[in-house]
Amino acid sequence: MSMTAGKSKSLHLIQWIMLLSITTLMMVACGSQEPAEISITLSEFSIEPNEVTVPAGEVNFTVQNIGALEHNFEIEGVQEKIDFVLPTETETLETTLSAGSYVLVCTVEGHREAGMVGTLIVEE
Ligand SMILES: [Cu+2]
Repeated sequence: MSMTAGKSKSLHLIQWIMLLSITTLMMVACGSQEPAEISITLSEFSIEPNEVTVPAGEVNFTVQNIGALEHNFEIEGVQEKIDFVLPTETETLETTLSAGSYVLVCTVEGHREAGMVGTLIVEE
């Protein structure tokens, strides 16, 4: 009788450990699926931060123009872009990125040359 009770107890413990492991794995998996949130500010003439690193996957950019001129925001080679950001305005860009090195740029004439260019590193 007592042996049966002992076996049942250890079986419960194994089940509990398995459940805990599965729950932990699910939490880790869900965590990595959250989109990365990146805040960018545009001004004359810079993109801040100038170098950004994000994990591969969904990325949401919040782009604020703190300057006095109209700007825009592009990630070279990526279809999604922000056509214009008026002074004091904030626009958002949602995209999915694979690993690699990208160029962030404002394509208003002369702005890249003036310094509105940055680097985006997407890590696997
Ligand atoms: Cu610009």
